[in-house]
Amino acid sequence: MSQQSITPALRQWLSEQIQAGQLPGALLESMLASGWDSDVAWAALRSVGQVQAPANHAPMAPVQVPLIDAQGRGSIWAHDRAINVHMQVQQPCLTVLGDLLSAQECVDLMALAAPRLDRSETVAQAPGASEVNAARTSQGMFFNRGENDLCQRLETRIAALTGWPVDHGEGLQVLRYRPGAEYRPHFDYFDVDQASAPAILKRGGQRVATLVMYLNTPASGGATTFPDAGLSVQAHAGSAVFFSYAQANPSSLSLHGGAPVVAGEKWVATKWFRESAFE
Ligand code: PD2
Ligand code: ZN
Repeated sequence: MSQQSITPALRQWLSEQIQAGQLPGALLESMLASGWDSDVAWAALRSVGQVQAPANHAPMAPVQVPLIDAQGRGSIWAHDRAINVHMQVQQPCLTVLGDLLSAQECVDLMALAAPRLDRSETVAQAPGASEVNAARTSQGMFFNRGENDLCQRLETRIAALTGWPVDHGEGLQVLRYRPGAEYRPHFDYFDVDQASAPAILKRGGQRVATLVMYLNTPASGGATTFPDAGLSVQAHAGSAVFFSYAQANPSSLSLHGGAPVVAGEKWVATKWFRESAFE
């Protein structure tokens, strides 16, 4: 296919592919790989009713909006990529996304993070401190926001997806779990009763939402679990789970953990969203 305009033949081909079970995100990627202009490719998918218009939704963070519409269109365009919406839950406010990252982006992010991985730490009681914790046995590192081209591209895409500004997000965190490593259930919002809270909240306020992006597919284990909701999300390279907690309270049902990895490794990138600019 070398044409760069939306012809009836193209629309017919796209419809057939979708009926055969191809996901819009995968179709878009294969068109781009065949040299299609990205504007034409996504407009073609939109014309056959598979991708919602860009920025046509209210912010997902901190409050989720429905992304699976009455026509069952489960793909949205976010900056430079069509992202598949696999599932949405109201309580907790949670969305499972497919194809948020390409396979190459996953590989590149792991390669950039690998030399900087260290034993993960959690927020400690003392102001400004962090500590190594048995509840979190992964290795981790933080990128600064906008630190490299890939981080910038992902941040722009995530902001388009969530409707939450880039400057309200913390830098991406990458975690690597080896067999047996886990992240026991916890809340991502800050405990305002801790001595460290005022200093943390001064910069960007409370956390309001989390996006966990899976960079590989573990051989076994490593699901992200939501014990209060009886829900588990399997890690799959390129997919992600987004959840928000407008109230920093257990009633958000946002208690979540990383189940132990049984075999192979699990790599994730986490983005936390703040209620105001995180400078
Ligand atoms: O890796 C996970 O599945 C996971 C689970 C719980 C990550 C986080 N929390 C996190 O980074 O906050
Ligand atoms: Zn977490």
